[in-house]
Amino acid sequence: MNELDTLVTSAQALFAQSASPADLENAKAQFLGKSGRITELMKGMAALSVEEKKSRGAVINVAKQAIEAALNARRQALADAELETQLKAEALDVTLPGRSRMSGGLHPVSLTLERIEAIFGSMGFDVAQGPEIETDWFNFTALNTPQDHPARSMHDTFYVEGGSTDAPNLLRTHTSPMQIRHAVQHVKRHQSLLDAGQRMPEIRVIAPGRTYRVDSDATHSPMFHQCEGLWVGENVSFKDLKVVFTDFYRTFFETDDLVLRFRPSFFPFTEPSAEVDIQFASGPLAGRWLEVAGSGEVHPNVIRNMGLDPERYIGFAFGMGTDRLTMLRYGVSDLRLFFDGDIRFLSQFQ
Ligand code: 2NL
Repeated sequence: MNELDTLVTSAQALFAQSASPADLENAKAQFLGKSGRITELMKGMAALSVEEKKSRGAVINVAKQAIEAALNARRQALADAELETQLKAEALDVTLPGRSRMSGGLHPVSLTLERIEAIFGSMGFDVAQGPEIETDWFNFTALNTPQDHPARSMHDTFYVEGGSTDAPNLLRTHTSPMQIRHAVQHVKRHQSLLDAGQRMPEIRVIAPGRTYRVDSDATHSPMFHQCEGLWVGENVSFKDLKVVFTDFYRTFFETDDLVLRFRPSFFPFTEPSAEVDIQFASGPLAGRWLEVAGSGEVHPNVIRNMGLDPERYIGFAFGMGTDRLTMLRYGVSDLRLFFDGDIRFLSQFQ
């Protein structure tokens, strides 16, 4: 092997050992740099004759080109390896499903309450909302519920701190107290009309919201939802209740194939009282009577507790369980599904 072949071989070996582009550029300098081996050989030709320069130059050039070729090949190999490493590190599985953003929505019971508010709103009812912790007065006494009534027992009502020993505060067992609060405010606002013997605008209000009772099984939750309604004026009768209810349930269930039935009942706050059943003419529930609400003409004592004269003012009130109504509307069979918070169930209502 001649001197130049050895030079090329050692350049190839050094390039092959260079593990990074920086190493490689250092190795290159030893051969092709300003004072590299090839450059030195070129300089060494100065003393040669023209003929010798030609032949010697050609041989050096062949070696130089071989070294340059080896350099470029190694440069390319290092760049390829670097790219390969980078691609591996940044590998993307384009077959993975995209990440979707979960969008929130209203709870099915809230959807029902909004629907109820819209329907009664179209009939001129206000919506009253207020405290879930109530006083004994607004929850029971104002509603003509006697001291020894079973609803007042600790087996039925959640009592909380506050109030007096014989009349502790409680979690409201119905939303009626909010209607009393609304009625009292309404009467206060129009007291001067009443004092002047003039006609007061009617009280027309619904009270939707959370209510609490000591009760828990497949069809009862200790927290449940209700919507109460109240319409008080000078001539508001059971007939008006029937019209309002018929209109409400037909609109709510989007069918005219629905009839109502009033069954005599008893509530301390109404007299007379009735339970309301509905029956569909078609569909999965056709022919069955479904109990949907309690109702009645507001008891004179309750009218008095609103600050009104029961000889002049009369009206109807009702209470409906809106969780049951939501179950009927969407065909849900277990009440507890509403309160378990399972996203697979809840997302079906969006
Ligand atoms: C039921 C029974 C009812 C009422 C609620 C009421 C409210 C006021 C005055 C008089 Cl401010 N009454 N509410 C009346 C009758 C029945 O609910 O079974 N609810 C699910």
